[in-house]
Amino acid sequence: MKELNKEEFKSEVEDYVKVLFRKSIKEADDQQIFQAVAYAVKDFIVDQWMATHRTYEEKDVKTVYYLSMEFLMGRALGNIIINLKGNQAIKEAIEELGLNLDVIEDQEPDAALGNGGLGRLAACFLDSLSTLGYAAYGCGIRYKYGMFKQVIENGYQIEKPDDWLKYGNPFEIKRPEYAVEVKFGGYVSIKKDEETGRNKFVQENYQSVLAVPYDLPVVGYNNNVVNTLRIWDAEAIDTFNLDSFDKGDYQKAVEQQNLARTICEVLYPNDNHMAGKELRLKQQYFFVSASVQRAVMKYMEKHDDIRKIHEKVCFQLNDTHPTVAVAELMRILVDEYNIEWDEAWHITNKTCAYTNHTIMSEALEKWPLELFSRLLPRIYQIIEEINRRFVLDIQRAYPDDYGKVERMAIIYDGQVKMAHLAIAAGFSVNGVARLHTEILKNQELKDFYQMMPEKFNNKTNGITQRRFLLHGNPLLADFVTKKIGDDWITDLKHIDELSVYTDDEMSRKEFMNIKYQNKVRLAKYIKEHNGIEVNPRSIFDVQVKRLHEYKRQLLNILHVMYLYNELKKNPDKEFYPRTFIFGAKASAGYHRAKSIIKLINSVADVVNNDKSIDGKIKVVFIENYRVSNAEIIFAAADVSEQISTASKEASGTGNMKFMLNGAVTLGTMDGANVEIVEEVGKENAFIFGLSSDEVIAYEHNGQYNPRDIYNTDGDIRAVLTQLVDGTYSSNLDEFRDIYNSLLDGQGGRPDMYFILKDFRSYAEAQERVSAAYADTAKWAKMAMLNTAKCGKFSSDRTIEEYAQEIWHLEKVKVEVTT
Ligand code: 26Y
Repeated sequence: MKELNKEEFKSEVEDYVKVLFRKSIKEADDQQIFQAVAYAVKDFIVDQWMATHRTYEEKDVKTVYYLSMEFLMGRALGNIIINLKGNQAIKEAIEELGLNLDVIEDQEPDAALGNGGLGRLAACFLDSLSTLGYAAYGCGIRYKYGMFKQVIENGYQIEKPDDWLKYGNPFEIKRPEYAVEVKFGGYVSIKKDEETGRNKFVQENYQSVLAVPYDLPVVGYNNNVVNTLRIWDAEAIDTFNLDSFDKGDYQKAVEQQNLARTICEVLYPNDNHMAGKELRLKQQYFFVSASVQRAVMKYMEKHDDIRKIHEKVCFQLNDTHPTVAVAELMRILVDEYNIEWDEAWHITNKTCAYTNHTIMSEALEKWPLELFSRLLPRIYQIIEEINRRFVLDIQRAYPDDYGKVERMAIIYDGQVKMAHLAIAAGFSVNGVARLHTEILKNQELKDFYQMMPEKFNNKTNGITQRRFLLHGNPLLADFVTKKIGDDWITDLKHIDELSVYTDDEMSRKEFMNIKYQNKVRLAKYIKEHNGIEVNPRSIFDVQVKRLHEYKRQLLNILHVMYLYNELKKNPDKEFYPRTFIFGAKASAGYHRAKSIIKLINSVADVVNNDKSIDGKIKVVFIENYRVSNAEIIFAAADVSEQISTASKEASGTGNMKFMLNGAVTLGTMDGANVEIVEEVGKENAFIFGLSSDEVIAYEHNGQYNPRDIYNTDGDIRAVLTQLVDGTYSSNLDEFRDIYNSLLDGQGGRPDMYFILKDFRSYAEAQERVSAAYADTAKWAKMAMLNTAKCGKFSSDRTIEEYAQEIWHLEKVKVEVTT
């Protein structure tokens, strides 16, 4: 590992401030200092970046291309510094320049090129791929505007554009030499190929854009490996010149320019919800076509037989969003390399693998034929042929069961079903937690599992301990290292060695004192950002994640309303003070989700300002929840709310970040919670609610009636009534829709999220939490055990499994010689 030289680094920062801004360090503002420091850090890693790619070429290693519409990277600077183990040297250098590293890190905008879980998982995976020394590219889109900034005004969410590139991105390198053309629209005609004498399909009268890549470094931990996140931007193909006027192509030139301008403009802020927008399909094909074309070109630079591409290349599809990749690869093989269909199909099968992240039906991608065939005429033809052959396979396997075709065809009911295409075309289909994979095999994708059981496998998600402990919680990281050494940084299994210290009173006290310090840090953040005073001695009970009905933030806030009623009824009741902390963005068009945000803020207003409860309950909604403030929030949590309706949360990854930071899970037996409880022991978590089997049974038999609960449970009835009687809003209709959804559900189906059904069991679990927290020694032990037992949930473990079982990659050692 190359050493970082403090003096060199200092003079680089001074030079950059000078050449970039014509200023001295004293004159430059914080943003300019950040830019200068970032450039100096980039200079330092560029040798490793080059050495990494040289090594990959020399060894001719297999490469995974992680295709994803989303990479929720967060800030880069702090993370790169810790992965370089340059913390001390850079911190000192910066202090000697009279600057403060924390302030500088705070200047960097989050790279928020993602919505939530799926996008953040991609970011953790890149960190692990580099740290483990596997050759990988992340391939995505360079959205001009990332995830919107959330501002709360009068309790309502307002969306503001996230202009993250305003000051430029010091870490990116534009690579115009690798630009490729991507074609949309037009029609397909058949031409005779002069060379082969065969028919050839050619797209004509299309519009095209130039896909231009920008590379971002992904630095491994202390190992010289720097992989690349390649994000594509669209530029107009240069037809807007005098020529096009002459040819009467003026109209088309303008259209192409508009197309280039719009494609990468903005990230769709929908999480787990398909909107069916044409521009979204354009985004998908745009970055997939560019990535696949480049991967094939790169492969062919060093090899002569395209038929063996699967030996060196694997495309991992992050959900169905990049699934057009299978058709794009077929197009390249058949149309450009003149490979016969059957052989092309086998090559494609061996090159593509698909990860499923959700069973929510509204998140399944289905595109109308009309739109699909108009936008991607050649790709559509290819998918039709894939479908024709796949339907024959289904009929051969199940000659007497017409229902199979209906349920499994790729094209059906006027729609292209992307999940069916991904499963038919790839060699691997994986779920993201054991329970989720079982539900896929036995329920959602049962027919596919029956026909192709060998494709199905589980890869339980993980998170990177380097960002979420080493960077986000330095106090706890130092404590762990002091106790057990620093092996946990690259092998989280070692953190189990902390277990023995849970019986040592001094260690427990130290651990809880660190938690307290982190709570003070978060309290300060809340004071600065919300103007709310919170007590760091209270229980910090936290639910941070995207807002979605299935995640049941509503259950949480209804319970707060109930607790508040209880306190009002019995002011002298013993009650351990609690701070309920929420953070969540709602998709801009998701009305009920926005209404739940408003409810949380309205309850906060009433409860926080009621002197009679003596500050025993505080409710805080943290504005603009994102990766950078998440790091501070996880570190400060006592209770981790993971309360999704069982069967609905595929895995969850926030649950793992809380666990790592010593928060105790309060949750349902859903997603990876099941495996968390398995690791830490059910006595060290608070579990409640319906099981996924029970939920699924209710879904089938329709025997759930929330009105029965409303009629028989006075406390629940009181809380519901307060939604519409003016307690929390003078506008009696403000929360009417929420009220109705709880009692009448939607479209004749009772509340699909079983909120009232699980309410009592949740409230009881919350009482157990309070009782446990009151026993300080017991709580400290539980909390510490959560940290100790989280070894399984490192994304390093997950990536090892992908690398060994799906991608078949070999590890690389990189030597820097300069
Ligand atoms: C627009 C539409 C097609 C769509 C957009 C985003 C559909 C889904 C998504 C995002 C899904 C997502 O984030 N899923 C989450 O993936 C995490 C990583 O695997 C899981 O931990 C989490 O349970 C799951 O909800």
